[in-house]
Amino acid sequence: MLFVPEEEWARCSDDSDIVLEESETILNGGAVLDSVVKSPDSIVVVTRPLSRARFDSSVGAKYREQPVVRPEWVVDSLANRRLMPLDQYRYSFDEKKPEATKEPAKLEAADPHRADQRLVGFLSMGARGEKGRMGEFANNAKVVKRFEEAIRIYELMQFFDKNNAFRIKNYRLAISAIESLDRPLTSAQDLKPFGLDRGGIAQHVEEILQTGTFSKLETLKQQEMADERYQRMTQFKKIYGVGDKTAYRFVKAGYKSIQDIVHDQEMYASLTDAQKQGILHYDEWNERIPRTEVEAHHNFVVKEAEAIDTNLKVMLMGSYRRGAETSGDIDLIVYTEGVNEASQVHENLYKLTRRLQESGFIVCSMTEVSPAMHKFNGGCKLPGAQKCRRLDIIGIPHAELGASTIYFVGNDIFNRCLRLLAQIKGYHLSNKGLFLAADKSLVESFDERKILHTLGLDWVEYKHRNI
Ligand code: 8DG
Ligand code: MG
Repeated sequence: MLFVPEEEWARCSDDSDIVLEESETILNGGAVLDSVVKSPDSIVVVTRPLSRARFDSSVGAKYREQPVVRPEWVVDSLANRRLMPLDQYRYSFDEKKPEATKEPAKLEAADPHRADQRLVGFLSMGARGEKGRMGEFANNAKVVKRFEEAIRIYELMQFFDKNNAFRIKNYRLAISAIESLDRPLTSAQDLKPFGLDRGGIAQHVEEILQTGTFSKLETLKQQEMADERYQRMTQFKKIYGVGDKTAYRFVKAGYKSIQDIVHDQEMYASLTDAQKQGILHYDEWNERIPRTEVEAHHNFVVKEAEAIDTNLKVMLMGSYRRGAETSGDIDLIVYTEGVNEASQVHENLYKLTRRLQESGFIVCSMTEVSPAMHKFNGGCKLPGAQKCRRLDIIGIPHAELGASTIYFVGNDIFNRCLRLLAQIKGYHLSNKGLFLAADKSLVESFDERKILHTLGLDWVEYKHRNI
C-alpha cells in the first residue's frame, strides 16, 4: 500500500518532487508504520490484493474517508505528470483472495488495464509512444501548455496573495481531464464527463481552440511583468539549494538582487553551505554544460583515478548517459573492481576526492570530505578553465553497479515508475539492489539487465529513459 499526500501530488506539475519514495510501503508484515504517513488527507493506493477487513483493521480507521485507488492511478499520474481524476481508478476490495503472499506477484493473462503491464509498456516505449501521438493530439497539448503557464504564474502570485488556490486546482483538474482523453480535443463538450463543459474553464478551452490565443494568460503575463516580486522569486529560486520558502524569505526581506542577500550579514550567516556556494556560483551553475565539456571532466577524473589504482573506475551517469546535448551537472559513479566492503568503498572515494582537491580540480565542497564519505557534492574546474561546474560523485560497492546505474542514470520519473512496478510485483527496488519485499532477500544488484528482466522488462536504452 502506498500513501500519497494530496498536496504532494499537487506539486507534481512543477516537476520538483513527486514523493513516492517518502510515502513508501506502510503495511509491513501487518504492522502499520504510521510515522511514514505524511498527512491524513493522503490518497491510498492499494498495490497488492487487499480485503476490506484487512484494510479496516490496519489503516481503515484513519483513512476511511480517503480515496482508495488502484495503482493504475499512480502509473497514469506519473506518465502524465499530473494528478489524474480519481473516479475511474477506485479500488474495489477483494474479499476472496488472501493478500499476505510471500511470493512476488506472477503475471497473469494479458489484461491491458493492469497496472504492471501498463507500467511495462510505459517504461519500454512510453516516452516514444507519447511523442508519436503529439501531432494528432496537438490541440490537447496546446491547451495544456497554456493552462500550465497560467498555473505557473498563479503559483508565483500565491506566495503574496492566497486567493488563487481554487484557480490552480481548477486548471489542474482541467489538465488532468484533457490528458486522460483518448482522442483529440475539439471542443469543451469533450470535457463533459469531467463536468468541465461549462463555466470559466470551458470558455478558456473554447477560446484557445477557436482563436489560438488565451487572453487570461496574456493578462497574467502582464501582471507578472509588472510586479517585481514575482521576478525576484524566480531569480532567487534559481540559486542552488534554495527552494520556495527561502526565496520567499529573500523577497519579503526586500532584496532586489543576489548581492543584497550577501550584504545582509545576518541573513547570509543563516544560509546553508550549499546555498552560499549557490550564490557564489549563481551564473555558472545555472548554465547548461556542453556534452563535450562533460566528457572532458570525466576524462580528467578517470586519469586521476588511474593514478591512484588502475582498478578504480569512474563512470558518467545522469542526463549525459541519456544522450542529452547539455547537462545541468556532472554525475559520476566511482567503484573499485572487486571491492564491496563499505569502509573500503568510502575510503577509496575519499582518496580520489582528496587527489582531485589537491590537483585544484575540485574547487568547493558541499559535503564533508572524510574517510567515511559515500558521496561528494561540490564544484570543479578543468585546468585553465574559467567556469566552475557542479559535480556529484557517488562511491558504490562493485556488486551494486547495476542498481546504482539504474538510479543515477534516471531520469527520476523512470526510476519512480520502476520502483512502483517492483512494488506491485512483490519486490523492493533501491539504488542498492532488487529485493524480495517479503523477506528483504537480495534478488539482483550487479546486473542491470537482470533487474529489468525480473521486473518483466526488456533492455531499455538509456536514451529512452527520458520520460
Ligand atoms: P541534469 O543534471 O542534466 O539537469 O539532469 P539529471 O542528470 O537527470 O539530474 P540530476 O539532478 O543530476 O540527477 C541525476 C539522477 O539521479 C536523476 O536522473 C535520477 C536520480 N534521482 C532519483 N531521484 C532523484 C531526486 O529526488 N533528485 C535528484 N536530483 N536526482 C534523483 O532517482
Ligand atoms: Mg545531472
